[in-house]
Amino acid sequence: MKQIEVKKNILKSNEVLAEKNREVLNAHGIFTINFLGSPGAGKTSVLEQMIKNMKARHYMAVIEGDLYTTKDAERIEAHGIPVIQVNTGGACHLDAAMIEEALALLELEKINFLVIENVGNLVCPASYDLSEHMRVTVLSITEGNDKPLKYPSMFQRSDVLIVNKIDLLQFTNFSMEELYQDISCLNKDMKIFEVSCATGEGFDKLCDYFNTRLQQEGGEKHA
Ligand SMILES: Nc1nc2c(ncn2[C@@H]2O[C@H](COP(=O)(O)OP(=O)(O)OP(=O)(O)O)[C@@H](O)[C@H]2O)c(=O)[nH]1
Ligand SMILES: [Mg+2]
Repeated sequence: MKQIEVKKNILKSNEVLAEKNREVLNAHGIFTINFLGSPGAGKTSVLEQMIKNMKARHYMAVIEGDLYTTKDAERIEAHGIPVIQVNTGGACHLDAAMIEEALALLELEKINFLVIENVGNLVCPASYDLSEHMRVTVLSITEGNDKPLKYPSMFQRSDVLIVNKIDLLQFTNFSMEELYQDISCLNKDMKIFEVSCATGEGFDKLCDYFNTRLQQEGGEKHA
């Protein structure tokens, strides 16, 4: 009983802080997305493809969530994008307090598009508001068809699903038809994009979508 109360309190205080962070982001006109998905789904790889495609048009920055290492942040830094590494020290998700600290280290007036890569996990990160304007879940086809129904909250609480590693489709028993059926049961408003970081397929369409969203949000600090 006590444990449930504590968790509720943590989530409540997270919401309050997330709202405060959102005000800061909105005041600076920064459109923010929260990247979620299993370990190895391809979050960093998708992000790298997006950076290549979008960095000439936007002032991007990244907050990298990782348990212990700086490996993903180093990959992002190689693209010349400001990146803040948040090491959770074992915690399986990022929270609003970590984002507040990371925001304090970024030059907010120089950014219009912020991507937060959450810790790889299909469960806990779904419960934590990180002040994002959009939640994006990356699912790779090598994870199997059962994941949306087994981990429903991640898919119910996300706006966009990126189905990654479609270059490997022919080597697996993954069914796109089953995926679309399951997603339509869980979240009929979810936008789905199919991509491959290995071939680059699907990224023009995906980045067009984000560019349009950024335009709609009135991000005026174009690079
Ligand atoms: N064949 C193929 N491999 C891919 C694709 N995308 C990513 N990978 C590989 O999948 C592995 C994991 O990719 P990452 O981008 O590190 O995955 P991640 O979700 O960021 O992983 P964590 O941050 O550890 O949770 C790497 O070896 C990538 O090279 C793809 O579209 N096709
Ligand atoms: Mg990663």
